[in-house]
Amino acid sequence: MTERTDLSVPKPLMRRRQFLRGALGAGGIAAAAGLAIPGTALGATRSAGRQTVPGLRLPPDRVVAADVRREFLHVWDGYKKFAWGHDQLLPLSGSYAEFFVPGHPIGLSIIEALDTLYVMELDDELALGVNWVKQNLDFDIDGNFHVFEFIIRVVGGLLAGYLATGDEGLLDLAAQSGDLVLPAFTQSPTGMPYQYVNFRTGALSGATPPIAEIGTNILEFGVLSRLTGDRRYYKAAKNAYRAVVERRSSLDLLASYLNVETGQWADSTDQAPNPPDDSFYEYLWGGWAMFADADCLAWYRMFTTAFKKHLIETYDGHTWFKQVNFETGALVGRDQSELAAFYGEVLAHGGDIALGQAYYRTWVHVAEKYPVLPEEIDYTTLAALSKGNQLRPEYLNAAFDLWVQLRRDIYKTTSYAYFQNMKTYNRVPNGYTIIDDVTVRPMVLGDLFPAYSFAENFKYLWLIFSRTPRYDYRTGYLSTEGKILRGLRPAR
Ligand code: DMJ
Repeated sequence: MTERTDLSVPKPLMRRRQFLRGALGAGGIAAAAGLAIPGTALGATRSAGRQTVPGLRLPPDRVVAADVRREFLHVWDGYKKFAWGHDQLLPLSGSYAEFFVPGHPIGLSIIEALDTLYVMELDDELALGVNWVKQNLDFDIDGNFHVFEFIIRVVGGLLAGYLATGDEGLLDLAAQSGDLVLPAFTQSPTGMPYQYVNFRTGALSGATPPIAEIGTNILEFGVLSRLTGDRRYYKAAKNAYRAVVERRSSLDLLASYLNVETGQWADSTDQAPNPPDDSFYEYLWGGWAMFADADCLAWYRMFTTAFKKHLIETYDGHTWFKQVNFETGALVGRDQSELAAFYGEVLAHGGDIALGQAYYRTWVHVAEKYPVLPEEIDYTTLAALSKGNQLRPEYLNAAFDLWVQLRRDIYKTTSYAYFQNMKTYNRVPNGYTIIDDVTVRPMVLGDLFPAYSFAENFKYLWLIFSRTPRYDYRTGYLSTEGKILRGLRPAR
């Protein structure tokens, strides 16, 4: 670990911790403990942009915010009625499905929603959720848990719940959760994590994860280390990162899948910032922004330089990331996943503001053709290669972060337009649902409200339009799953 890494809670805060918890809740501690964000563009320029979506009248912020909260409650009520305590709501059939292990619910939607409920000031619902988690969460399950998904959703969700409420029970559960997945890292010969852990037996499996799964844990593990004083989590995350970076090609590019036992690449294509690479790069910036980790910053800069040289291109007037062979730079494909849409905000955080704005505009262009974004397109034709829509948050994620950084109207108007289309196409009587085919009319509906939408879609919209006093827009930092890991402020 680099000397500059900062996992500490500032000393005066340590001394005042007990008092503050009682008086303010830990949200106050979280806000106060937030370090200045080194080298970021977060000091928002307040220049008012004039770009808007043609033909769209943006109602006053408070009107949009009230509508966002109403729509969140529409689906939350559906979850409470048909799926309470289960992982995910099936709104069409009025039923539920589990996410990690069939037949073994862990109330995933509740865990994902905790800090959203807090910032939306839905305190009775939050109390209901916290009570459910503390009384029912039980990980003694004979089943394989997906390590990456567990870290970003459950460890991150419990940490954000703790930061929102100051409830020590949630921090204890977060630490227990971290301990369950830590062996995936520490028992791997390379330090890169296995994909699955059986929580009852401890058996590890899945030896060839993609790099996003290997690298997307430094924020959750770093905050866990910071709050518990136990540095093992951060150390494991950092070792895994280093093991991947050491395997870069002479072009400073990475392929997508690594064997964690042999250390060998299992493929040869750099697909950044598309899956399955995406948040590997997002968390390099996060390691710097949250913990002042200079290695993470250097690695982020190195890969961004390589992206500009080998991946990023202008095609038909828009900015895209092509897929290339990581050793030769030869073209492999020109597909773009909707999951890559968040990346404009990462580029802007890293100082490439014009590039970040351009990549966001690319997705506004796609959204002009598809009011509900398909999962994947061929960017030479804009044809949908994968026609479903999984109610994903990436477009709104980029809009939120760019709005915080740049305060331009375009991020509000495009978010509002996106929200209106969600209401038109994804809304059903018991909530919101995924779509199986967005290219036909009427669109073909699927039957699922993904738990991440409780953590992300409505939260980004709410934070843009509500200006809630419960979030510090200057120091706040969200994980890839939309968990607020810094910047929660105490309830007034
Ligand atoms: C979420 O779990 C997170 O946003 C993750 O980073 C990517 N996939 C989903 C949403 O699409």
